[in-house]
Amino acid sequence: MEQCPPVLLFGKQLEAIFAGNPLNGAPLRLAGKPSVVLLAGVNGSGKTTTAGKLASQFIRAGNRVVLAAADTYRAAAIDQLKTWGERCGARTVSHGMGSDPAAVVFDAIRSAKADGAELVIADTAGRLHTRHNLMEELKKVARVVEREAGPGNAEFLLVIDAVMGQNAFQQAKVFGEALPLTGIVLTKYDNTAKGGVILSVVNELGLPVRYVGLGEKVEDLALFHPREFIEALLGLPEGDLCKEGLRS
Ligand SMILES: Nc1nc2c(ncn2[C@@H]2O[C@H](COP(=O)(O)OP(=O)(O)OP(=O)(O)O)[C@@H](O)[C@H]2O)c(=O)[nH]1
Ligand SMILES: [Mg+2]
Repeated sequence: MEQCPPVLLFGKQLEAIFAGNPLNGAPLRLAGKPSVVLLAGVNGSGKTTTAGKLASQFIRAGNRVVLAAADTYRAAAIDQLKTWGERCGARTVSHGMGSDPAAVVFDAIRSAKADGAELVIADTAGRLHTRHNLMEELKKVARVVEREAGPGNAEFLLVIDAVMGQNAFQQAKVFGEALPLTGIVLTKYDNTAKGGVILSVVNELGLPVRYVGLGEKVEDLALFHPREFIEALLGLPEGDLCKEGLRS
């Protein structure tokens, strides 16, 4: 048997970190009718784009999806989500600019229930995790989601830009204190083969990575693959980590 090179050994240790949580690379659970997913994160991380991409994936799989325009800070944000909805066949529930995001989410869930839709995807305004009042607002939205969706029927995803570096850890920590996070979406992964900060998010905060954003187009969202991620991170040729017969 061949001796395992140190880099492969390290890679296998990293793989074990991801293997500890079966939600790594797991798609959204469609438990309730509707199930609700709320997307949160700092400004420009890719929340609205991810909402559109997820809506498209779930519609193509035969589900009815309602988008909730809970980013009420900018009129353009509501229009951006509506455009995604029109493109992929999802209805968008919106109120006016400046309205209460929790009320938008409430209406979207009620309306999805009335229609028998399978999934509500709520987009939220970008916010710095250091802004206390904005984090309090997010907590209020989350309470409405949990109450209206019912136990176990909601997902709270933190959208993290892969290019962000170490700051992403602090974001995950603070957003995780405000929301019952069920996972991470690692966006803009097409811009970097790294995103290594995710390792500490997964290892120290116990948050699974569910999806990766691979570009700006509707089809550019994939389930997260721990092995491919580690191979890219360590600069290993694809498939190296699955070689059998290596002795550690
Ligand atoms: N290359 C690349 N670009 C992305 C990806 N996801 C989003 N973007 C781009 O990033 C920019 C910001 O995306 P948005 O979806 O508007 O981000 P947001 O988090 O909703 O932004 P705010 O609402 O302003 O906080 C846009 O130009 C997107 O096209 C991705 O996976 N890869
Ligand atoms: Mg947005």
